[in-house]
Amino acid sequence: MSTTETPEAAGADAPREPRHGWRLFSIWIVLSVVACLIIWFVWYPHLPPGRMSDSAKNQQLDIAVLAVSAAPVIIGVLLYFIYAIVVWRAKPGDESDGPAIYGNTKVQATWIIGTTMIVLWLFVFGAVELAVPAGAGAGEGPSPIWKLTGKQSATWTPGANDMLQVQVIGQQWMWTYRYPQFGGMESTVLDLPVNTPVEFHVTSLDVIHSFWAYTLGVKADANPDVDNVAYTTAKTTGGFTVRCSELCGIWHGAMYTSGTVLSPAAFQTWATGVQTKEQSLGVLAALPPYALTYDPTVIPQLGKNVVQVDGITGAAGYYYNPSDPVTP
Ligand SMILES: [Cu+2]
Repeated sequence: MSTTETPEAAGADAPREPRHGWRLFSIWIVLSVVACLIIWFVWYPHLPPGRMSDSAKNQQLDIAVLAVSAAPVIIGVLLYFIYAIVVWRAKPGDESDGPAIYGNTKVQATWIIGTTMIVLWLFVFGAVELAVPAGAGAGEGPSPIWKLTGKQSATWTPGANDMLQVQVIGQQWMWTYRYPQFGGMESTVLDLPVNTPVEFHVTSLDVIHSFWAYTLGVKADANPDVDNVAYTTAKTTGGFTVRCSELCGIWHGAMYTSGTVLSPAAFQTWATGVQTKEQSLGVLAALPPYALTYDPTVIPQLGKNVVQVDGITGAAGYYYNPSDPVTP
C-alpha cells in the first residue's frame, strides 16, 4: 500500500482476502493422501525388519502405521511454514507489525482435539501392538505377561506344536545357544524351525549384552543372573544375523553370529546331530546342568579343573570350593 492511502481505503479497494484456511486444508489433504498412499504401497513392503517372523512382520506394520500417522502432521507443519513465507511475506519497506492475535477459540479447540486424538490413537495402537503379538519380540523378563501360545514340552518333535526353547547366552564376545529339549546341547549358530513358536531365554555370563536377531524382530537384554524371555515364530526359511546391541567391551562390534531358519524336519536332524556329537565327545557331560542363569565362577566342572590344573582355589577369578559336591 502507498503511504498516502488510509487502511480503510486500501481495504475497500483491495480484492477480497482469499480463504486461507480452506486453501491450506485443500492442499494439505491432497498432499497427505498422496504421501500416505506412497508410504503404504511403495515403502511399507521394503521397511525393516522385513517379514521373516511374526514379530518382524508386526514391527514392519507398526513402522508403516506410524509413518502414515506422522506424514499428515509433518506435511501440515511444513505446508503452513511454506505458505506463510510465500503468501504472508512482508512487502518491501513494510516495517509495520502484524495485527495482534488474541484468543481464537477455533484454533485452540482444533489444536486440543487434534493432539488429544493423536496421542490417544498412538497409546491404543501401541498398547495393542505390544500385547497382541506376545510382547512384540522384546524381552519381557523372567515371567512374561504376554505369552506366545504353544505347548510346553520336555522334548521337541516336528508338527506337535511344541514350543521350542532356546537359551541365548551372551559373554564377551560371543553368543552361545543352548537347546534344553535336545539334552542341553550347545551351538554357536542359532538354527530354528519354521512356523514354530520359539521361547528364547536370554542371559549373560559376564557383563550386559543385548540379543538382537533383527530380521526376526527379536531384541532382548542379556544380563547376568537374569532370565529374560522373548518370543517369536519364524515364518520363512533362510539365514539371519544376530548382533549384540549393548556396548559390552572392546570387541562389542565383533559380537555377532549367524542363524538359519530350517524346515522342522531339517531342524530336528540338525539338533539331534549336534546332540549326538556332543554326547560322544563328552561335551554334554562337561557342561553345567541346564539352568535359567549361570554363575561362571561357581561352575563345579570349571572350578574342579582349575583346582586340578593349578592346585589352587579362590584364584584366577574362581571361588569354587573343592569340597563342594561335583555332579558332572
Ligand atoms: Cu555384547
